Amino acid sequence: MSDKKDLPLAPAGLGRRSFINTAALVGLTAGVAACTEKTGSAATPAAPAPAAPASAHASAGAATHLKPGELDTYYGLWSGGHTGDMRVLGLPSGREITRIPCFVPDALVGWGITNESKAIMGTKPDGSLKYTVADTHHTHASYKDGNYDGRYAWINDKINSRLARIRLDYFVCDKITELPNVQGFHGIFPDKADPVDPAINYTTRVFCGAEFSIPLPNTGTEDSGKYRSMFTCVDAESMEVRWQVLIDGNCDLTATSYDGKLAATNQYNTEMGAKYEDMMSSERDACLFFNIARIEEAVKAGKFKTIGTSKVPVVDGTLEANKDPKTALTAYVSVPKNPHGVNASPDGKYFICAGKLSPTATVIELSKVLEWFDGKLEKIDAAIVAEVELGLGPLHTAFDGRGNAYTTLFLDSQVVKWNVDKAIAFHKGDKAAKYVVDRIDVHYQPGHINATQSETKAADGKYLAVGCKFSKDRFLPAGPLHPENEQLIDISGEKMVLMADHPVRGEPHDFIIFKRDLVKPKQVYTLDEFPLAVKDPKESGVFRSGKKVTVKMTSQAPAFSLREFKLKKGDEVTLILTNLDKIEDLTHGFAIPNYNVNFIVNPLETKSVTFVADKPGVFWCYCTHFCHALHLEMRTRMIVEA
Ligand code: CUK
Ligand code: CUA
Ligand code: CA
Repeated sequence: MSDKKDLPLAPAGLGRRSFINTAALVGLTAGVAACTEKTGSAATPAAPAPAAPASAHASAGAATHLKPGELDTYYGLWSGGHTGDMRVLGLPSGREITRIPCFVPDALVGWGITNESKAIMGTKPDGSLKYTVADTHHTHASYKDGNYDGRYAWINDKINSRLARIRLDYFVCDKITELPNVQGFHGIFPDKADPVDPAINYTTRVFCGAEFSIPLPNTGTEDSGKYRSMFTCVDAESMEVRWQVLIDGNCDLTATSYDGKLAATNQYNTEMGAKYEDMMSSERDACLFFNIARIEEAVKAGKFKTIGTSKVPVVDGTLEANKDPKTALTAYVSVPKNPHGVNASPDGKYFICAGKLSPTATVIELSKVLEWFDGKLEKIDAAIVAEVELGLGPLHTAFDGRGNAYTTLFLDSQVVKWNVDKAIAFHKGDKAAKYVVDRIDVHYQPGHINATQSETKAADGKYLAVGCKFSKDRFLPAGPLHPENEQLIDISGEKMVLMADHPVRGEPHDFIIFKRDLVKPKQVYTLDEFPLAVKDPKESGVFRSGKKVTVKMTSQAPAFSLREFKLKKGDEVTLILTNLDKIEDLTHGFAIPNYNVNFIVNPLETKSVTFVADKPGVFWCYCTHFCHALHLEMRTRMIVEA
């Protein structure tokens, strides 16, 4: 306790910690790889938190363990990283319940195999998938009245600039949009209200930040001075791209205000450098604000251009074009060196930008940003109400709804709990304001962090999950690839208490955690959801039109409606399967040997596959999902005549 009272050190006293140059960063990175155990370095302004009493750990640990049959109280929606899916976890147990495939084929559900999923994922003219790799980072859900409303969630693919939407009634991906004119699509955030219509207090847009700058149109020029980045707005319902804003610098993470008036992105490459030394050459970068109502007015008034073959309206958000606050669409707030996350406090007042290469967090007051847009604040940087030192490598921030923020310190391998009001008081000159409340070591090098209900008006400050990028010695070694370590921390008290470690396959970045009653998942479909549904076993059969053949079939445990079906070599076959079992949890599978077909049909679900019957022979199509005592007997013969 006592050592913490010394906090915070004045920035002037920080020495090497106040500023990370290229050499220091390379050195620190090497340190990450070499060390296997976190040491509370003497150079850390605050000594590591004293260990909580053993009893506190024990009881907190016990709280994560659910008895058999007990259900979790929170859902977690986790980005799946390289696997291109969204993972659904139960918390506090940390149990992974399912994975929702989005961008990458999935062999369990037949994602990327069935016609329906291929239509969502996107295909080339020859019918094959346009992309089979992805890199998901950020996941957020739709809002109403400042809280999640259980309609949709979204997730991004950074590699191919795609945004996927998940329906939270069936927990399935139903639309994917590829953004034009961008690369390195990274941050996403849904808006929380309409900036002009108070009746629209729910999500109608999703904002997307592009991290990399490219030539526009992309002509392949090497002259990086001509590269530009974009901020994109996607319609939450139609999933069509509404507009884009051409900007200086780049985008990274994204945040939105509760009144719907502002969105923001942190910028680490205001230098518009093409090499990392250039990207970190300035002492300050920016948090870039977007005036949503004005951008939409400009689009309506036709004040836009289009780029290349894209028809999306592009408005000018560059510095030069937005000097007059009265007409500006954007506002560039200066923040220290290569900031990372930007997060909205649940009281609706502040956006917090973490410093990454600066040991600070910057608190920006939204009402002041709006004053600047109204011409009432002389300098936009006056919207900064705190810039306080937290520790090395601050990345992302979560909130407990009691005025505290929790920021990950990547290089210090810590989470720091700090009080936003006290940080503002300290910044104003009250040097006695002890804004750092607690620190806890995490294992190791944390990136994203989120608390239960954190970025909603209903932040409840119960649990904190921390996505640690390195797990090192925390799990049994299983070859060279280490899992990430998701740690759960109890934040209900003054001090943080580490509750549990969970290995996760690489690599989630962002995630959200919300109360389980905010979604109403359905577990049985209705036949009407599917235009191709085979509603009655009597509709089954083989329907031929020249070489095109449609096979209609139903499943009801333990049988498919057709005992066999005959095809001719060279037929172009579309097979439609409806699962007429309507009992919850009664899922069947359908696999065709040597034809690369396998998919599942949930209760009353319909799926279809199309293939060329190019191999003559008898093929036992069998149920791949254990459904019945006669599951193994649940088969049908596909007979392809030569
Ligand atoms: S980024 Cu991964 S730790 Cu893509 Cu949200 Cu910060
Ligand atoms: Cu049907 Cu197994
Ligand atoms: Ca920079």
